Parts: sequence; C-alpha cells; structure tokens
Amino acid sequence: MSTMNYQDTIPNNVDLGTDRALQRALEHWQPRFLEWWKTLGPEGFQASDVYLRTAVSVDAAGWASYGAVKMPDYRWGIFLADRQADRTIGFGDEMGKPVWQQVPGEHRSTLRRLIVTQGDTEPASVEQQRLLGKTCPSLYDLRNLFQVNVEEGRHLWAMVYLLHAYFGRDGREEAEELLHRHSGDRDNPRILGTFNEPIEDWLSFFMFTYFTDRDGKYQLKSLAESAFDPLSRTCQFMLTEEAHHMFVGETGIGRVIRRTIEVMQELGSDDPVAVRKAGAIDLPTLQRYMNFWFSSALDLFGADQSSNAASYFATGLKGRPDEARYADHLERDTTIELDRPTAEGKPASEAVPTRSAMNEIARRAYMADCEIGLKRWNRLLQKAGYDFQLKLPSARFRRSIGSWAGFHTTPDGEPISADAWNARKGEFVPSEQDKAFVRSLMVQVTEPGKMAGWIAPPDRGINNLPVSYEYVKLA
Ligand code: BYC
Ligand code: FE
Ligand code: FE
Repeated sequence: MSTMNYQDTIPNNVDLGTDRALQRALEHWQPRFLEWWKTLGPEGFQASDVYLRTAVSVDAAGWASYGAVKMPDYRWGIFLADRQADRTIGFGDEMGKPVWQQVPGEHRSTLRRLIVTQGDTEPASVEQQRLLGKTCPSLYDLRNLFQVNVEEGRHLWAMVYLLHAYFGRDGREEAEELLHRHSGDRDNPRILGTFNEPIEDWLSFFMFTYFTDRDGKYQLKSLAESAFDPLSRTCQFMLTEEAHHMFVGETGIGRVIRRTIEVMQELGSDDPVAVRKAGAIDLPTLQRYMNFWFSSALDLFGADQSSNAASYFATGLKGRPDEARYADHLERDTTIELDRPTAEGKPASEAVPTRSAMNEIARRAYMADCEIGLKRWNRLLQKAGYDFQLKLPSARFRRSIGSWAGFHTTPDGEPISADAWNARKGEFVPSEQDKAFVRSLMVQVTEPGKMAGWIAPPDRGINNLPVSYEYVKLA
C-alpha cells in the first residue's frame, strides 16, 4: 500500500517529489489556494483551533487522525486510492481493454471539462458556507462545518492535481480559473446552478449536505468507474471523505425534527404558528426547504436524455454509479422507459436508448438513496404520534434542466399554470417570510455542550469525545 508523505510541502501519496516540474507547478498554485481560502473560506475563524480529522492513509480502515488544527495550517494534499493491478475498462465500447494511465488525445477536452465541472463545485460550496460560523448552533456543529469545508478544499486539490499532472498548460489555466469563478458572482459564477444559491442559514446547510453532497456521491461514483485510471482512483478516495458530509446533513435534519417534536409535545399542538413562537422550525417549513434543495439537486444530474452522457458511457469516460450492479455493461441496443412531458405537462412513458438516459439512471439511484433519510425522519414523527410525513417532491417539480424545464407543477408533480405557480409558490418553496423566520433563529452558541433552541443535541460527539468537548477553541 502506498504511504502518505507529509514531509513534502504538499502532502501526497503520488511520489510528487520524483516529478520536479509538476511539484513546482503545484507549489506555485498552493499560495493562490491559501489566498483564496483566507479571503473566501470560513470567515472569522482562521486563527481558531479546530478539532479536525486529516487523512493519513487511503485504507478505509483507520484512514484518519484527529487533532486541533488552525484551518490555514490544514495539510491539504493529493491522495489517490491504490492502483489496482490489471484493471480493465468496465463498460461501454472499450470494455475489457486496459484502463488508461494517460489521457487519450481524442478525449482530452471532454475529460478536462468533466474534471473542471467536478472541481468547480468544491470551492463553490466553501464560498456558499463561508458566513455560517457566525450563527453556529453549537461548537460541535461549527466543527462539522469546518471539517466539511477543509475536505471540500482537499477535493479541489484532487481535481487540480489531475489538471496539472495530465493536461499540461490548459490544465494549469483551468486550475487558475477554479479560484477565479465565485459562487453567485454575476460576471463569473460557478458552473452548475445549485452552487450559486446562497446558503444563509443552518437549515439550508443541512439540506445542502444531505441533498447536494449526495449528488457529489453519485457523480463521484460514476467518475470512479472511469477508464481514466487516475480520475477513478482520485474519486474513490474522495468518496471515503464524502460519507461524513452526508452524515452531517442526515443527523442535522434529524436533530431539527427531534427538537420540533419536543416543542410540539410541550405545546400539545403542532400548529406551525405556535411552533414558531416557541422557537422551533415547523414541519411545513422544513418540507419547503426540502422541496427547494432536492429539486435543485436533481438538475445537477444533467438532462434526462443527453447525447453527452451517451458518449461518456460509450467511450468509457463516465459510467453508472456502481456499474458492477448492472448485468449489461454495453447497453448497445437496449432501451429504458422515461417520463416525457405531453403538451399539457403530464408524464407519458417513452422508450429511449439506455445510453442516452445515463443521467436519468444516476438520478434515479440518487432519489432512491435520498428516501432512506426520509424514512428515518418520518419514523421519528410516527413514533411521537404525528401524522405529518415529509415527502420528496416529484422529479418533475421546479426543474430547470432536462425535458421538464419550463413546466410548472405542484410538489406532487401536478401541472399548474405559471400564474398559479406564482400565486402558490410560497406553499411550495421557502418564502421570504420563511427565510426571515429561520434566520431569526440563527444565533451563535459557543458554550461547549450547549445547543441553540431549534436543534436537539447529537447522540454522540466526534471520535468518541463527549458532545460537550470544546471542538473549536475560539481565538
Ligand atoms: N447547471 O447534456 P447535459 C459535488 C448543462 S456535486 C447548469 O445533460 P452533461 C459537491 C450542460 O453543461 C457533483 N448547467 O450535460 C457537492 C450542458 O451544456 P452544453 C459535481 C447545466 O454534461 C456538494 C447542457 O446543460 N460533479 O461534488 O451530460 C459540495 C446539456 O446537459 C446543468 C459533477 O457534476 C446544471 N445543473 O451533464 C461540494 C460531475 N446541468 O454542453 C461538491 C461532472 C447540465 O450544452 N459533470 N447543464 O453547453 C458531469 O458529469 C456533467 O457535466 C453533468 C451534466 C452531469 C453535470
Ligand atoms: Fe466534495
Ligand atoms: Fe462533500
């Protein structure tokens, strides 16, 4: 197994020291990254000691060490899963041939674009979350926010390494651009829609880590199947880190619900107005936040029918998440049923070539995965004796990408007119009033072990430490 070298200026397990030109190029990029981190990373906590995990091995068992770190001193590095001897291409027209250790000329620009798109989301999320520390509900949550942030920073490193190592000068230029586009910037925004949405409160943060980081999981799973072996190995290790991000989302939303249940029981009422007055987040508001972030995440999978996706699959650039689970890895003349819109915006099933529907196949796997958390949350409500059940909106709801873009529907997917949408929007997605209410709950709590009033404490602390541990020592 490869060892991680923490002696070098840039920690790595790719023998960076043996490639002087590459090492120099990355050492040139490193101060720019740090400059970006200090200006657009978490605001106000750069001098604080944070109890962070750092990767020390790519072995899934015991891969991380924990300790107090000031974020700018975090050892961002380049870590790839170990090379698997004799790995062959697992799908598409090149199936069975050896995987590529270099980028084939004919796929160069397409691969670069996929890597840039992936890379762009990582710093974008850090930018979106940069002000959240000011309103953290506890030190435990503050630490989790920063853990997610430093790891998204490392994911940026992962993609920048590929750009520098395999794409020469245009790769280096793209690596620069990754620090120049900014989330929400009118002139130079991030590439994908969701990553330009502001994350202004912790409910949005938990929704984002549950729904948006989970898109990351599925995209990384698809790229981990790639015939371009360095990309595959990079994504494999990113997935190890990613699990924690979704844990933060799932337990965060679960704790909000637990607190809301407590308040509803104290009140003897589930009246949203009363729940709000008592300082908790009412369930309909939670549902609207979910409607917003889930529908936004669905767009991240691309168009339901896509010739790009078909050619990524045919050429071996990008597979299906967990490709090994499918029986047919060629899908040469097969078809799959998709819901396409009739003129009235109703779904009509249509058979399309499977290869053209790869984005939709990934999206379906993602949606099934999203349901798991909902089942858990709904069980909490049921056990407490409430009828209210959270529900994922229809895949046709509020879409901007693919064949459902431009149709207005209710969260159940019933077509409605644009006028009806505008009149009823506040029932479906958070209104300005909802957002102002949620913002009003966001007060910073920094006493070890204490929680803000709108969220229950976690079941356990980090790495076997108590919940009351001082996870961030404010400077
Ligand atoms: N917003 O043929 P299509 C993560 C464009 S998250 C704006 O379907 P394709 C993370 C598209 O570019 C994972 N534009 O496109 C999470 C195309 O444009 P052109 C990120 C969009 O390329 C939390 C056109 O629409 N990783 O890691 O097959 C925190 C037609 O669409 C959008 C990746 O995304 C959109 N949502 O599929 C931190 C993996 N969707 O060519 C991190 C890499 C589509 O007509 N990316 N368009 O100009 C890809 O695999 C693909 O680019 C996509 C899109 C799946 C995103
Ligand atoms: Fe990431
Ligand atoms: Fe993530």
